[in-house]
Parts: sequence; structure tokens; C-alpha cells
Amino acid sequence: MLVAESSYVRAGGPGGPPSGPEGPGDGVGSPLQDRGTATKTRERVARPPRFKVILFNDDYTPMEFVVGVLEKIFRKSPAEATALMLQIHRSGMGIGGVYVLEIAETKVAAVHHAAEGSGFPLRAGVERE
Ligand code: TYC
Repeated sequence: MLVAESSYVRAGGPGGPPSGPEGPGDGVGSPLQDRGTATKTRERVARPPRFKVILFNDDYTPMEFVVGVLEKIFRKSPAEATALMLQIHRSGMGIGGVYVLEIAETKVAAVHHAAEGSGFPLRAGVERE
């Protein structure tokens, strides 16, 4: 299984724009007013890495089976699935979709499960975008 190299969620640390004045108050700067903590922290959540699910051509898997896989597993329309299947057939490989890692790996497993269940050698893999 592929593992993302770096964490893409970091929390804390100074930074970001200064906040505005404190919320509504009595306008006279009461000493009882809550001024919060001395150090401001801000959560940073980066976009998680994406992974392409690649489907590979072979000489034995029927075209209709690949179209069905693209419709069911990759949610393609019949026209999209047919066009993509032909592109894979002609060029050797194609991209079924782009997902976060866990979803991409689940798609690959679903392709292999469907293909093996029908006795076809169709293969798929994951590649970082
Ligand atoms: N080349 C296969 C055939 O001629 C069809 C095919 C297309 C197989 C795409 C795999 O990923 C694939 N029956």
C-alpha cells in the first residue's frame, strides 16, 4: 500500500492576519473584558494529495466489461465510459478518476475484484498526481 510521505494537516503556530477589535462590549474598555490568549494560533489544513487511478489495456478483457467497470466503479456515463475505454484500448492506459489515496486504493481493489470474479486480466494502479 502506498503511504503519503508528509502529513497534510498541521495545527497551531502563529500566523495569519491580525484579528479585528474584540467583539461588542460596553465601549469603555472594561478591565473585566476577555482579551483571549496572549498567543494567537490558527489551524492550517492543506489540500490532501490526490491520486490517479490508472487502467491498463490488455488483449483479453472484453470492451463491454471495461465500459461496465467505468460506469459502475468510476461513475462515468455510457458515452464517457465508451470513449475512455477506446482511449485505453488505443493508447495502452487511461485515467479512470482522481481521488484521495484511500478512495483511489478502494477503486483499484474494486476493479481487480470485478475482473478476477469474471476471469479477466484487467489491471489498475494508483499514481500520485
Ligand atoms: N483491448 C481490449 C480488447 O480489445 C479492451 C480493453 C480496453 C481492455 C481497455 C482493457 O483497460 C482496457 N478486448
